[in-house]
This record gives sequence, C-alpha cells and structure tokens, in this order.
Amino acid sequence: KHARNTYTFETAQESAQYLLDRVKIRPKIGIICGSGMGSIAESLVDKQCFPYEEIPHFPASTVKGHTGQMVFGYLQGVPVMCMQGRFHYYEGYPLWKCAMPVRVMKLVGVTHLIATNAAGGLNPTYQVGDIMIVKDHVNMMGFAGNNPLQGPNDDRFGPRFPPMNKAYNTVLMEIGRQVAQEMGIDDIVHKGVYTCLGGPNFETVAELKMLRMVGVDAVGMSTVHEVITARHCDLTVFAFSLITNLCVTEYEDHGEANHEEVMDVGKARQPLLQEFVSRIVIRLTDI
Ligand code: 6GU
Repeated sequence: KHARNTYTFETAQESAQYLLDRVKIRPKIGIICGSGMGSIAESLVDKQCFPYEEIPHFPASTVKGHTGQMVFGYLQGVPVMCMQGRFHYYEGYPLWKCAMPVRVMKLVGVTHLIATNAAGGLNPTYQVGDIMIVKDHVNMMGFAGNNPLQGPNDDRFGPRFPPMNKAYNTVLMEIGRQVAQEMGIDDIVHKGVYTCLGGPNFETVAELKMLRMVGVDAVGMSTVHEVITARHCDLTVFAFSLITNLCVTEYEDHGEANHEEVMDVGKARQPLLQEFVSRIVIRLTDI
C-alpha cells in the first residue's frame, strides 16, 4: 500500500551480484569521485566500467551527458572500485537513493570508503585549491528531518540507531596528514567540518554566516548521506573536500559562486588529487 522508501537488502545484493559476476577483482577500497575529480576513476589500470543505467536497481540518471558509472581497476597496483559521478539530492532523488551505491560497495566486499567532493570554503583561512580532510560533519538535512536511513531498518546492513561520533576514522585522517607531509603540501591541507545542503542553489550570505557560527569549515551538496549510510554498514570512512571557491559571507563582497569555477578548480587540481588519493590507497593496503 505504501511505496517503499528504501531498497531491500535483496535488491542491493542483486546490484552487487551483477558486478561480482562481471569483474574478477575484489576491491576492499571504494572511492567516490566528486565534481571534477572523475580523472581518479579514469586513471585506473585494467578498467572495467559499468554505466549506472546497466546495473540492476540503480537510480535512473536525470542528467543527460553526465557520466555516471562504476569503475573497477587498479590504482597504483591496488584493486579499487570508483563511483565516477554520484547521485545528488538536488537532482530529485531521495537521500536513500543517493546513498544506495554505498551499500552496493559494501556487498561487493568493500571495507574502506574514500569520499571526495568539491566544496565552498567557509573557514577564512582556506584558499581556493586547498584540501580539507573532513574530521566531522553537520547533517543539516538531518536537522530538517531528512535522513538516508529513514524507513524500515534491515539489521543485515546495520543497527536502527547507529552512532555517528566516530564517523571519520582517526587512523585514516592521520594517514591523510602524513601523505600531505610526504607530498610537501601540508600548508594547503586542512582538517575541518563539512556540511551538506540540499542545493541546487548556492547559499545566501545569512545562511553562510549561520553555518560559520556553528563551526562549519566547508559547504557542499553531497557526501554526508553517503557517509551516514557507510557508517551504518560499518565501512571505515575517509573523506576530503577540494575547496573550489570561497564562500561570500559579506554583503559588500560582490563575488558569486558558480559551477564553472567549481569544475575548473577541480580540473586544475587533478594531478595533485590523484597523487593524494593514490598514496592514501597504498597506505591502506597495510592496515
Ligand atoms: Cl559555496 N556551496 C555549496 N553548497 N556547494 C558548493 C559550494 C558552495 N562550492 C562548491 N560546492
């Protein structure tokens, strides 16, 4: 009588099985490539690509010409699976649909998730092109009563009331910090608090002032619901934001956030981000 507001365990299993039947590798690391960061997926060796529309039960894409595919392959010799393109709330999907590929990754055998995104920098010490390792998030959409875990809980994924105080793994954050040091980019790598708003519009000045007051360092339109879903099914999470623009928090400031800038900064930072992710992935093979 009621439309289901979540996928069943079995549908997620069917999606996972479709992939398992077609790939030989068994990645333990899943990577979600944020806006302008698809080249991480493109750089994989011995790639196998599965457009989302071909995978059973995946949400139907709303954006034409927008690559959306699951890519399997080796990153510096390490087997990984990447989401090249993700589902955003502003496209019209409910949060549980946006986050469902994370459960599919889990059922494929992934234990560690690396989630990346493009975000606006709200911390005044951040600059365009900086990297922010996410140490915590504020689930603004959750405050408004929207959460990817709403609806019947299937204990095979995880508990009804999952804790969220250790969402971002301390060991992985330390690895991120060490990798930044090794690469000599310590000065542009921060640790901060991320929040996700529904979008698609960028924020007003008053909204950004409010977010800054509650301790948010970077603002975006993704990741939080994926991380909640990942933690629910006990994936170990590392997330970082590429700061693609600085949030305008003064009425006198006439700059405006725009999508082109977000994509351009993403593109310009590709080599650096690829190296950052590769080095982290290599380090993950020994833990
Ligand atoms: Cl300023 N806001 C949001 N919500 N998402 C962004 C952004 C800003 N810049 C890049 N992505």
